[in-house]
Amino acid sequence: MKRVFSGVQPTNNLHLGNYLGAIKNWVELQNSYDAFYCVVDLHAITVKQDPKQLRQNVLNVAKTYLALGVDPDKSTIFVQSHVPQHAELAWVLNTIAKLSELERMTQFKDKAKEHKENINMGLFDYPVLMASDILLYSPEVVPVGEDQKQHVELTRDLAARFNSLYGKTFIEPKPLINKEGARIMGLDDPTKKMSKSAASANSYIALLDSPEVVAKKISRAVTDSGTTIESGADRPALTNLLTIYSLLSNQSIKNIEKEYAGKGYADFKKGLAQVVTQFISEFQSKFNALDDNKVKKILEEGAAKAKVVAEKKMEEVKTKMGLL
Ligand code: ATP
Ligand code: LTN
Repeated sequence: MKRVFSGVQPTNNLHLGNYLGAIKNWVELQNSYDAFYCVVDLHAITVKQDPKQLRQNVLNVAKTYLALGVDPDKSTIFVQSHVPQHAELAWVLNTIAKLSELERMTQFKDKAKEHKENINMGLFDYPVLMASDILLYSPEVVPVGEDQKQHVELTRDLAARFNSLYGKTFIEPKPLINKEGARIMGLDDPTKKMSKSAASANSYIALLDSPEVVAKKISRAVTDSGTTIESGADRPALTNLLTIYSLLSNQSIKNIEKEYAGKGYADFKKGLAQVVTQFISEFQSKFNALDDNKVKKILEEGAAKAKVVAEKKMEEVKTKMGLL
């Protein structure tokens, strides 16, 4: 059976962008692939984290996967730091990754600007750890949002380089990126992607926001000049809101535009708030019904399954490289 691998950082509660850009695909892929979905805590610590909050975030991200429909009977759900081979392979791949290619990574450049006081080695090496996550499991596809495309391409390059140096060991995975929803933009600034660690919480709709907060954030969302409810290259704010509406309600943008023809922003935002609130309420009732101890058990079992695959691949890597 073909494999799929992906992960999300436990840096905060997840938002609509994480769902529409990535996790929505995970849920579909688990039906036809051997799926591995990881909570990448070692990536999260490349920016400063409060230990107590991080512990809670790891559990919350796992619960979010489950409440969004990732099924532990179909998918292996686990925490990155529970499988030490991720960090071990990262060291090995560091010896073939080039400084010049890591310097080109746009996420590093952005995060280095954002965290001037903490530009640590881990932040720079982040893409090599991500390549290790992926290559340990030999997946064919890696479902991610647009912003991660460059990292998956680097992963492919590192796989090919290792194979040519030491013989065929890794398969080159393909990024799987949606046509719609691969880059949900911030509500307060449609030129920046919706992000968990945005300076203002008004940028994102967290899946754990209350209906009141959702309505407030949508009513405050930036709109374009003009008054009509229409998408277009020159209307980034409306296009973003229409994309969210369309993906959550399973209607085409054209249909929604027709529905709101002759109506104004206030009506549209009210409709959008309803669509989002309905989705989020269903999610939250599933999330709240999850028992923490049961989730921890799922993560333990997931790590045990992941270890079997990761240990085998790491052994192969060591043998190929001449490590005794
Ligand atoms: P942070 O702000 O802490 O860097 P993030 O919000 O960018 O976090 P990640 O954990 O880095 O989220 O991403 C998890 C997954 O969600 C990745 O596949 C990523 O590409 C996707 N993703 C993140 N933001 C968006 C977005 N705005 N639109 C679509 N997909 C997104
Ligand atoms: N860098 C990713 C998170 C991530 C990931 C992975 C995604 C870490 N390891 C492996 C897919 C596969 C991000 O979303 N910022």
